[in-house]
Amino acid sequence: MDRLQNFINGEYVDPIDGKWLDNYTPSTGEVSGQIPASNDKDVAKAYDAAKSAFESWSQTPIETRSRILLKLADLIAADLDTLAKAEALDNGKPLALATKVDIPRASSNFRFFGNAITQFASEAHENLASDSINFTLRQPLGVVGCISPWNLPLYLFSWKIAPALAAGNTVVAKPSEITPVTAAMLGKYCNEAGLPPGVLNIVHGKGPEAGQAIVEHANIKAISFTGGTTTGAAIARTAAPMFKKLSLELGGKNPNLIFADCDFDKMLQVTLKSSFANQGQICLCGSRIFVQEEIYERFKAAFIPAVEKLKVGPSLNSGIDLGAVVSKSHMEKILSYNALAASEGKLLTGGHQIKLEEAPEGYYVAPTVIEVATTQCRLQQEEIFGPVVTIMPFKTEEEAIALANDVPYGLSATVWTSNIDRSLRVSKALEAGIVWVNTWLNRDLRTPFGGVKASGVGREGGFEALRFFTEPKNICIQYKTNT
Ligand code: TXE
Repeated sequence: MDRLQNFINGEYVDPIDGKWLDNYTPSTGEVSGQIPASNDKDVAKAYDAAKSAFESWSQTPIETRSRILLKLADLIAADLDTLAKAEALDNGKPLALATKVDIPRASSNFRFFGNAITQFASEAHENLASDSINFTLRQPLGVVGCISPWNLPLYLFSWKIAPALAAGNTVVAKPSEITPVTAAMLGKYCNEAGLPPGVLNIVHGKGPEAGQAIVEHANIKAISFTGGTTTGAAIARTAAPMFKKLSLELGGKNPNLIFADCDFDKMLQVTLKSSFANQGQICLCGSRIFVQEEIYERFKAAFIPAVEKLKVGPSLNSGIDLGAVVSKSHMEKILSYNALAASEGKLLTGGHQIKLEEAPEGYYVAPTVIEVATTQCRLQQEEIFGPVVTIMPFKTEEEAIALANDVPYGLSATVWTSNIDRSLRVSKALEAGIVWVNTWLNRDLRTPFGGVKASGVGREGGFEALRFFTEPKNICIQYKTNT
């Protein structure tokens, strides 16, 4: 059986206690191999390697760091087919999606931050009243921890690691134990790109063991985490009294506000994607759809048949729109929410598991639409994170805003309207870190990324990420004047 290994100090190594976890292929439900069930001893070893590498890496000229990250981006891009296949099989997503989105984005993350660090400037403030000049050094933090989830495995893993490394930190990183494969492959590319040993260390294992050991480590200075809100709260409870810097990108329950004056055809096509891309397992998916009452029936009449045409199948099949969801327990969680349709709303389509003849044990869920009459129900309040959307009509702009904001989360929102005044009014009023108007998942890596309310604390992206991974130190020098 294939066994993945930890990547510590530039070498692939077994977990110290010799314990392993099974890794499953969602498309078939079969065990594909094993991964290290690492614990605090492995994290301590990874930390030691990162600590030893820090002095040299933090003093490495920016041009050299940049060159290594750009090379890493090239190596990932060059192995697109291998990586995309590995990602699709490990996560259950369609190969076409991994090929078009996940792996190209992982490569872009390294390219973007490899370039961004060469443009990252710090500030100076001259104070004429006291004849002094302040300038702010932006120094790397030291050894930092990056913990990522299973929905966009290499994409989100690299989104954290790239700015951390670019800024001169060394890293102990843990991918999700549910989708470890592409992160495990990354070590090889790091060595090939010339990243010095110990600069990036990758430890596999369960959250409460390996993840918790990273968060609890007394000398790991910052934690960048993406995952569930409950896990984020647990991490904050551990890390806050240790005064660690924290960036928490958590769940979402994003509203999709569709006004009667929108471009209907474009809206429909994008709403299918924002509802069901990656089996609805993107924190930015628009899982709560609100439609203005004038076009509510028209929307239903067009949306439901389009949803029913979506093809669900194994990752490597061509022509599929949705693959398998990530795990058996996640599938069961999604189906338990679908069962709420009977008491909380009306099931318009889907709601069930799909048993494929060619893969009867795979984790397939039919794309599901549930009509609801209130936001005060579990289907509208809790993150399901699967191919499930609710739909509900609204009358006025004010009502749309109130419905959209009536939720604990605040990650992103989508607004469909051709009225520019409305687009600005509504965008300003929405409680969300990201608003898309007449588009969805339209990302520019320079922009701040993150949520409000239960969707997290802090911002990633662009210089925000480089600011997070550096400590500002102000130096004030007083000069003598001739007068
Ligand atoms: O996430 P977890 P899970 C949501 C989604 C999903 C739910 C649970 O609703 O159903 O979260 O998914 C590590 N200390 N999102 O269970 O548990 C864990 O090993 C340190 C939203 O996969 O939050 C993994 O590497 N680390 C989402 C990472 O945290 C810990 C993406 C995420 O796992 C830990 C994924 C601990 N105590 C799920 N416990 C998004 N918003 O992007 C776990 N981990």
